[in-house]
Amino acid sequence: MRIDIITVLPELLESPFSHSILQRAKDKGLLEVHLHNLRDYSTLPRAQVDDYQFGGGAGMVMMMEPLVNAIESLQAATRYDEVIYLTPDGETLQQRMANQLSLQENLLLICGHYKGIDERIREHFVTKEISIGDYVLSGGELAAAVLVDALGRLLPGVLNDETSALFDSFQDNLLAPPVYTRPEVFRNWKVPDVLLSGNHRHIEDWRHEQSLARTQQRRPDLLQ
Ligand code: 6GU
Repeated sequence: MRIDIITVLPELLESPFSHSILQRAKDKGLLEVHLHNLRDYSTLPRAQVDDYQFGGGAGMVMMMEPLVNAIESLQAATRYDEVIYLTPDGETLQQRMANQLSLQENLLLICGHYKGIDERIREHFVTKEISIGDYVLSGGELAAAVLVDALGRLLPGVLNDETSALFDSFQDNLLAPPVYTRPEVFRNWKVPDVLLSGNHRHIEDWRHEQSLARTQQRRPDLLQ
């Protein structure tokens, strides 16, 4: 999968993809992330990318020209399956959407700032609008990082244990069961006996019960 990201803050997005699982995905050639500084596509003095909004009001709007230059020059080199705008008024990211998007080859992500981007970009270039939840971030960059992480770990061959993404919370609408590691007893706090029993039927049954109970208690909405 190839992901291109248009942003005014490329520095903010260098680190999140350079560690752990996503770094391994890149090392294995399964994921490519390319950052593009929007200012490089501005032909205006001081590489201006935003302007006052028509109609008045506080807050700047990301202007047409640099964005169109960036999008069209990237589109000339790559055929994108989706052009995604990260915005709090987009469709909320859920595991189902992550699963679907992880099947695509090429994605172009646009990170908004200030009051957002000129509506005409959304009408004429954007094919999908995504929010990562009902709260406001200062820009789309951290949302883009969340999206790339959610997709990258789903790519076949990225996770060591091929099956482990299948057991994630949400993958089957159930929260994950509790997990334990050594030591068996710490300050008199014991690991549940069943996990030490070696009986894999019992262990699977226990985990499923725990998942159900945890989901009922914390996220009953998932069971509807
Ligand atoms: Cl995608 N962008 C911003 N600025 N805030 C958000 C968001 C996106 N998703 C949730 N809050």
